[in-house]
Amino acid sequence: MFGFNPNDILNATKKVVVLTGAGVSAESGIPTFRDPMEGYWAEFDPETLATPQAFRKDPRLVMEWYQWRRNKVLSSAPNPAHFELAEWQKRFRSYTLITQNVDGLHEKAGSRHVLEMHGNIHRLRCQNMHYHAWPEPYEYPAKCHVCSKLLRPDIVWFGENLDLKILAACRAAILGADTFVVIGTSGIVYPAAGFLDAAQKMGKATLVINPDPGSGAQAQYFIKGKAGEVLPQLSHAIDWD
Ligand code: BV8
Repeated sequence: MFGFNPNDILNATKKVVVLTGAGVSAESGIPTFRDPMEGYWAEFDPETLATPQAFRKDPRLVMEWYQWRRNKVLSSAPNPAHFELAEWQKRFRSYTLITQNVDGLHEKAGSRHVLEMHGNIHRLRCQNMHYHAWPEPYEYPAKCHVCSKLLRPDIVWFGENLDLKILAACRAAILGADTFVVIGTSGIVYPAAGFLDAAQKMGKATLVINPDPGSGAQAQYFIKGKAGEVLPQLSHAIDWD
């Protein structure tokens, strides 16, 4: 079925690290970054809107974009991929889930201690790192209760540094892993995109799950398919005891 025996790299005795990207939320109806955007946002490029420059230039536009994306997330639900990965947390000897996604669907499906490399669309913050939930209803401009600065999404934009503690935790998890699994990412955005190569160089077993064969060329093992379909099949094939 997979062209290899999953138990060679994924059984209950293994220390497993999983990295997910937008593809894991695709079956929840959330467009990936590679998908063209819809409607009013069709003419915008995420890589230009998800930047501090865009926010400085037109904060209202950027906040409207995130409000639109957050509303899509609020109307979506975790799919079988999210639930399967939450199950994995209970079954491997050691398990760490790293995500590039900001939609919070892993947590919603029951995953805990998720390393959210790029932040979370449900949190706002000011430039002084005071954190807030989105006011309901949200009206621009929402200001920080502590320092009155303008609130922005608690998300890592292009050109911004990641939370160094989270980054260190990702790297430590991969260093200590037996197997590194990469699911639903085009592997374009750094530093996340560098993790697969680093894992390979450290001699870890590596598996990529993606419908696009191009995304998996570098890995030791590759399963072509959608995360929401492959992960339940994979779990079924693993000897868990
Ligand atoms: C940094 C939050 C140090 C935003 C995101 C010039 C100046 C400054 C920096 C750079 C520069 N040049 C390069 C850089 C580094 C830059 C970078 O990597 N740029 C890329 C474009 C080359 N990185 C950064 O800026 C990072 N910070 O480096 O700090 C620094 C600081 C200053 C100066 C220099 C260095 C910060 C990057 C974080 C950006 N924020 N997200 C938001 O969401 O609004 S990134 C965002 O895009 C996502 O979080 C995600 O990481 C990325 C999208 O990637 P994917 O998740 O892979 O999604 P994609 O759509 O691409 O692919 C989907 C995949 O799913 C496909 O493979 C598809 O086949 C597959 N798929 C589809 N359906 C399914 C499926 N798979 C499974 N099942 C399915 N059903």
